[in-house]
Amino acid sequence: MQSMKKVQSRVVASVAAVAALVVGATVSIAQEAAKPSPKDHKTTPGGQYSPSLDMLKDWKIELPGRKPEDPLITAEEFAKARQIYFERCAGCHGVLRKGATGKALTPDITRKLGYDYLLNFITYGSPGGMPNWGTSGDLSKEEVGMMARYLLIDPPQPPEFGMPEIKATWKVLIPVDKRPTKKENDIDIDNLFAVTLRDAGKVALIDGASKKIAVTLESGYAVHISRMSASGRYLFTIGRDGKINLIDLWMKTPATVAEIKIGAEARSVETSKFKGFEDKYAIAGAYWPPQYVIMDGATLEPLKVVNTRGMTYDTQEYHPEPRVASIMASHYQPEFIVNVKETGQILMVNYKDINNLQVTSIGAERFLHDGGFDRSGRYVLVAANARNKIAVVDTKESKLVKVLESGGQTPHPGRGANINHPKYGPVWVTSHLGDEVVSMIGTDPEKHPEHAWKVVQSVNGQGGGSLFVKSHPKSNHLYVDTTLNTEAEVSSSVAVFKIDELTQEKPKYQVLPIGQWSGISEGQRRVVQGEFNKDGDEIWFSVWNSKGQESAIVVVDDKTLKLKTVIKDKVIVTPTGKFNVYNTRKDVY
Ligand code: DHE
Repeated sequence: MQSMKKVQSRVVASVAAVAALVVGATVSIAQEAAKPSPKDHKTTPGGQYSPSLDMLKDWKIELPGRKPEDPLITAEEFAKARQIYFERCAGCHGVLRKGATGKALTPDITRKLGYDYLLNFITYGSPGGMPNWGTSGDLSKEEVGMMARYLLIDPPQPPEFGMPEIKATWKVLIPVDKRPTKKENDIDIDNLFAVTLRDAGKVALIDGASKKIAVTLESGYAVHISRMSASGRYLFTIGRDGKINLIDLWMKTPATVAEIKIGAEARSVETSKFKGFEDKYAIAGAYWPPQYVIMDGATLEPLKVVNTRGMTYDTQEYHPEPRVASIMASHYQPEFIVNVKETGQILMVNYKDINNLQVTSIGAERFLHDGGFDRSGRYVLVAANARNKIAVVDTKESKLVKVLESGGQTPHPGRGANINHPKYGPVWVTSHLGDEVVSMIGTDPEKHPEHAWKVVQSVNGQGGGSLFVKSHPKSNHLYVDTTLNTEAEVSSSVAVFKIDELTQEKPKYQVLPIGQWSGISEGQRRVVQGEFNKDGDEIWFSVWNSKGQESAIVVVDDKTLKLKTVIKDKVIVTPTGKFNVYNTRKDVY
C-alpha cells in the first residue's frame, strides 16, 4: 500500500507544478511570502460563533474552470473541501471568498501567498482571529492540505434564488377561506411559548401556565427564530435553510398553513406591525443569496425580492454578498428595519406601496448582527458585533441617531434588555461574546438627555461567551447567560443582577445553577436565552445539550430566583430560542 505521506507529497508537488504554470512569475513571491509564526492560537468564543453556511454545502456545484480529473484537486476532494469551507470558513471569509470579517481568499491573493503559507495559516491560525484548525485537531493534516489546495482554485458560486425558485417552493396548505374565523382552541395564545428544537428541525408550542406541550411541528432545518404577527394569531419560524413555516394559532390544533423557502441560507423573519398593516406583510432576510423577500402575511405569497448587494457604507466599495441579519418592524412607520451585515447599511424598507418600494439606506457600521427596541419602542439598537459598536436608529424619523462603542468585545445583545436604572433612567443592555462586560446604554433623550446614547454603566458578569440578556418591565432582575463560555460551570449557569442595587459601587450578581437544577448530569448543559412569560413573573431558560443527549427547559420564579419547574420530554431535543407570543409581538424585553 502506498503510504499516505507519499501520495500527499506527490499531490503537493503537483500543486506546486500547477501553481507554477498558472501563476508563472508570482511563484517567487509565493516562495518568499512571510510564513505565519507557528504559534498555537486559541479560538475565542467569538471565533467559534462565526456563522456556518452549512446549507450551501448541499448545492451541486461543478469544479470551476477545471475538469474533475485535474491533478490539483480531485472531484471528491473538491466536494469535501467545499463542504468544509461552507461549514467552517464561509461565515468569515464569505461565500465567494471575497472577505467579510475574515480576509479575502480569492486565487489572485492565495496564489501569491502560496501553498505552504496557506498550509501554515490553516494549521496554526493567526492572532487576527483565524482559528488554529490544524493544531486544535478540528481538521486532520490531510484536510488542511486539501483546504490549502482548494483555496488555490477559483471559488465556486452557489446559484441565485430569485422569484421563480422562491415561488416554486411556496405552498398554501390551508387557504385563508378554509381557516377558522375565530379562535377554535382554549389555548391562552398570549402566554404560549414557541420553542426552537434546533437539531430536530421542529418547533414546540408550550403552554405558559401548565407547561404542557400543546403541539410539536415540523419546521425548517435547524430552525433559528420565531416571530409573531401583530395580532398574535400567526407564528412564523425560519430555518437556516431559508424555509418559513406560517402557523395558525387559532386552529383547534395549531398547524402550518403555508410554507416557502426564501433562499439557501437565512436567519431572520418579521411581520408588519404598523397601525393599519397588522398581519399584512411578512419579511425574511437571507445570508445567501444576499436578499430580502416581502410576502403576504396570511399566505406567504412572495411579492417582492430585493437584492442587498452594493456598496459598503464607509469606503463605498462594492460588496458581492452582504448578508441580511436581524430585521425589526417599526411601530412608528410602515417600515421594516433591515440590518445588512457586510455593507453596514440599515435599510428602512417602507411597505406602504411595495410596487414603488421606498428604501432609506442608513450608513451605520459594518457587521450589523442582532438588536432590538428600547423600552419606548421608538429607537432600535443594533450591534455591529465585529466592530464592538452599537448603532442607534430613530424609527420615528427613520434616521441614524448615533454609533457608539459598546464598551466590550463583540457585543451580542439578542434583542437586548430594557431596564429602568435607579440612577440613569431607562437603559438598554447588551452583554458580550468576547468578555465579561455588560453595558448599559441610556435611551431617554427627553428626560435624561445627558445619559442618552452613552454607556452609562458597565458591570462584569461571569465571563465571555454571553449570547443573551433579559429583563421585563415588572422584574427587578437582569439575567445574563454565558452559553459559549469555555468553563462548563459558567456555560451552564446564569448571572442575575438586582436592578435596584445597580447604584452600588461594584454591583454583585447571584449565580443560578440552571444546568444543575435541570437534573441532567450528561453533556455540557449549555444554558441559553432567558424568556419571560406574559405576566413577567417567571423566566424560562433552555438547557441545550447535543442531539443524542437529554435537554430541558428550566423555569425560574423571578421574585424568589428559585427553581419553579423543569420541563422535560423526549421531544425536547436541543432547545435554543424561546419566544413568548405576547412579549415577542409587543417587543417586551
Ligand atoms: Fe443566532 C438571533 C444569526 C448562531 C440562537 N441569530 C439571530 C439573529 C441573527 C442570527 C441574524 C437575529 C434575528 C432577528 O432578530 O431578526 N446566529 C446567527 C449567526 O449567523 C450565527 C452566529 C452562526 C450561524 O451559523 O447561525 C448564529 N444563534 C446561533 C447559535 O449558535 C444559537 C445559540 C443556536 C442556533 O440556533 O444555532 C443561536 N439566534 C439564536 C436565537 C436568536 C438568534 C435564540 C433569537 C434571540 C431573540 O431573543 O430574539
